[in-house]
Amino acid sequence: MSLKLYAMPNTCALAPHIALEWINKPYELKLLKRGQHREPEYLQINPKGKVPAIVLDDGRILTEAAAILVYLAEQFPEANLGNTNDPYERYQLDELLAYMTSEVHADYAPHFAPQRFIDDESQHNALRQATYKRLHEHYTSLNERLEGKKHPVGIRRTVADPYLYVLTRWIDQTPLGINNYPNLKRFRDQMSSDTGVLRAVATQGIPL
Ligand SMILES: N[C@@H](CCC(=O)N[C@@H](CS)C(=O)NCC(=O)O)C(=O)O
Repeated sequence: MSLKLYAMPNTCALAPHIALEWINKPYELKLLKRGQHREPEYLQINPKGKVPAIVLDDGRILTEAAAILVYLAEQFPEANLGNTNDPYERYQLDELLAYMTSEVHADYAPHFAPQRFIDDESQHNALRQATYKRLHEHYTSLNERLEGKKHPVGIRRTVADPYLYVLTRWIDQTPLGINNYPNLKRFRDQMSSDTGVLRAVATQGIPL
């Protein structure tokens, strides 16, 4: 049995999808349509009703994008996606994955689903504007991190790259604009010409 990744187009599940392309071993992709993630069949896979989830070779399941990315880096060391030969860089990778999931991704929640925070629709725009301020701070810091560097951790690609790529794509859905973060733009352009990224994006049927 091969790994089976559950994803929805243009979500954070694109990150493990790209990592699987880079690993270049057979895997199965279950691309859910929006809404299917809340149906009983998928809730048996991930009761949280979120993507990504991955079914492992032995049938066990892992959820949470960061955990799945670390799993892939560790299970496929030959793909060199974990910076395992420098322990400090390995911890920096954990640090960045934690930051991107718990801070940046989390601050997208008021943008994607303001109704989860405030019932009153008339306040949704104010909530979104507040979260764009926070996202601007995150993108400023991520942009600085990439100054003079091709990759966010160390000198070669890791599983942090596809996660950062997803976050640079989501900027387009906000008023912030990728051009305001030149290093992030350069990074995104670089990822956009990668064959694994191109394959994953084409499979998900989303624009570059
Ligand atoms: N903490 C989870 C968050 C996953 C998450 O929020 N996934 C989004 C897509 S990026 C989702 O499935 N949203 C559907 C929903 O909330 O209804 C992780 O990092 O994997």
